[in-house]
Amino acid sequence: MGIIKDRFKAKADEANVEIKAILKEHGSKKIGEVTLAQIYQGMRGITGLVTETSLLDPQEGIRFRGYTIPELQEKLPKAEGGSEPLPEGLFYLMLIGELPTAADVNEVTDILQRRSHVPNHVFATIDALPLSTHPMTMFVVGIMALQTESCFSKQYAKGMNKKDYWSATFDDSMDLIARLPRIAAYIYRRKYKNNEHIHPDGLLDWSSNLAHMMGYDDESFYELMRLYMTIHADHEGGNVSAHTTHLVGSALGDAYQSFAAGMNGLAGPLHGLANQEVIKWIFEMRKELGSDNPSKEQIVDYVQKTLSAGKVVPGYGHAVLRKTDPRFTAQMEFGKKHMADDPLVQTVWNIYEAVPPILQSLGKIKNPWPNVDAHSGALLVHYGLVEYEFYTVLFGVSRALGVLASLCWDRALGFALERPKSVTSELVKDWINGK
Ligand code: NMX
Ligand code: MLT
Repeated sequence: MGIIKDRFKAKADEANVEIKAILKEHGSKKIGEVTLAQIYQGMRGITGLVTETSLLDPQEGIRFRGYTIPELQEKLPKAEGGSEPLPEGLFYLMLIGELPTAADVNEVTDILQRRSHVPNHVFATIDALPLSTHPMTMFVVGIMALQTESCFSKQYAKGMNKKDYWSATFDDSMDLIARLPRIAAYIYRRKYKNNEHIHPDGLLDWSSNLAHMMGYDDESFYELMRLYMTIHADHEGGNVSAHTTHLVGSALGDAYQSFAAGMNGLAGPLHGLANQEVIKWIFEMRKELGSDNPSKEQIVDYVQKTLSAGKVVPGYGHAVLRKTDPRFTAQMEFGKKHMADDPLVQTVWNIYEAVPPILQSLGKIKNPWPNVDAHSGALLVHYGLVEYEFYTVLFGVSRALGVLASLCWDRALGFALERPKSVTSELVKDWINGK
């Protein structure tokens, strides 16, 4: 791990000098104003965080360290014979800030292989939960059981010097990312495959090893996992899972505590759980209509029914994006290449034609276009992965790459405890009345 860790430290040292100089000279520069509506409505549009790993443009979508998804698909190293990027390369890019070579990516894969051992008590803890437990709950419980291994917590208890926080956080982050595929696959096989487990394969990359341990040994599924793990990894710092990980980390929670908190955020239906909700919604529509291939007219009627029942159309809308999510488009391209005739995938594409005009016509929805979750489930179903309650766990494994790379940066840059000010409505009324 030495070389990558040393490179990270060198980059962080440079950034520290630069940021100190920026703050010294421009620390009082105003970067925005806050309205009352914003503090009552989810702080939309308030810039309040620094996250180095990625930046979201409302029109164009996500850029990871300046690179769009199509650019990453072109520039990041691939597995032998593959055409999708290896997410280990994206992790390197987010951590170091430079595109990796194939050798750099191999090094990350090797590190993750070497550090992937999961102690038995983690499996025993997951086993203690009833089989009916939601996979995201099992995932969070598994991560917390693994917290016994935290270098940061052990070293902090011994009186670690502030200067070493970044190093222990870096070690914890690597360990946790390395171990997540084993935990995720264990949950999947326990809940859905008769508790029959599959050993990791020490020769596979991080994503295909996850696929292998889940029981999906197909080169095109490996490719899907590489794409999936790449596009779900990060979405700048304000989304619920990234922000929660950062917030808990700001109190010097270790990587396990911070990431588990973030995963509880991801488990909400307006955030990562939307990927299960989309497939559940389509399955229910198909059942109600008695058709595996509903027409656009039938879809329109079903969307109206969903809205009349006071429910959201899952997979549509976004707090920041104002156009089709490029992560949706990347998955659509994958679908066209690997499964263009699949009726479920075609239904997702028909929904894409039917839904935006309806949402637009309501006049209140700021973004009528699909987000990442509108497409992901249909691709998984194509390969037989129909257990949709598990989908958010896959999102979570991927999200670890971005939020833990960010946590390393938080510690390396010595970011402060996050503690914004809140007010009561009584005080707001006093402000309005000029008191
Ligand atoms: N279906 C129905 N109504 C919607 C939708 C939708 N897909 N999206 C927004 N609205 C409603 C929203 O509930 C709100 O209604 P009200 O004023 O009655 O409270 C109104 O439109 C204005 O909301 P926006 O300002 O457009 O959206 P906001 O930034 O508040 O919320 C989401 C963003 C993503 C929470 C929202 O679009 C949504 O609930 N989408 C469906 C769930 C989903 O796909 N979430 C996944 C997001 C991506 N991810 O992976 O995290
Ligand atoms: C994400 O990937 O985190 C979601 O698109 C939600 C967000 O960005 O707010």
